[in-house]
Amino acid sequence: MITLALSKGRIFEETLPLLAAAGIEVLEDPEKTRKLILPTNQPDVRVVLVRATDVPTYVQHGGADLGVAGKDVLLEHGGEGLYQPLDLNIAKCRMSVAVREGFDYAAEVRQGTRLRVATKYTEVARQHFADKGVHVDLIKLYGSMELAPLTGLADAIVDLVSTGKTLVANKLVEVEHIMEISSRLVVNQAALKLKRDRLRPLIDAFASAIPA
Ligand code: PRT
Ligand code: MG
Repeated sequence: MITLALSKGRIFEETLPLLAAAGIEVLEDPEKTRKLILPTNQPDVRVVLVRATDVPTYVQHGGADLGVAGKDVLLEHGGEGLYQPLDLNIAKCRMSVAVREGFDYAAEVRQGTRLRVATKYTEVARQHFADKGVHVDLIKLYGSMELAPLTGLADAIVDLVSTGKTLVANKLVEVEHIMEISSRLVVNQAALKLKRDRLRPLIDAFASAIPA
């Protein structure tokens, strides 16, 4: 049996064409079922639905043989025990620093003010500000980061941006672009050895179907 870990939403949707290229069709719609294990048209392939941040953990510990996870999630996880053969070029966005409209970020940084930064991505944020030599107090949040500068919880946030509409709707502006984000295929290292005959063709089919 081959178990593939996916999160509901954009990663599931954008992985479907890659699965199709490998001849795999998921037989149930995650938005319509309460099941967490979905069968496919291949009797020896199943999909498990987990939170996006849990995909690397499932694959690392063998709860799934492979999975699809954002670079953001993989950088926070650390990637231990994971083979990352492919950048799938799906679920694309960027990681950025954003502040409230009217907050003079450049001046605050220049003056050496200690910035309060709220984020779900503390590892990436810590590294980013350390590289710039900017002193920050990091505040760990699990969602709705946009609220932090508006309520005075933080001066800035580090968050993912795709269309930019969420920032605009909350009167925030992007002041720094940290990195481009896309999702990667992750494979359990032991599974890759033990199930190589089944996993290799699958990885190759995925590779052939990566969007430009
Ligand atoms: O939503 P949930 O709390 O269940 O979990 P999650 O947010 O971890 O999962 P999900 O499915 O939302 O995201 C999975 C992966 O998709 C992330 O790990 C990213 O690699 C990738 N991705 C691509 C994004 C976005 N684009 C994105 N726009 N993840 C989140 N967003 C959010 C962003 O955090 C912000 O709140 O969308 C909002 C901004 O969108 P725009 O279009 O208004 O700029
Ligand atoms: Mg989300």
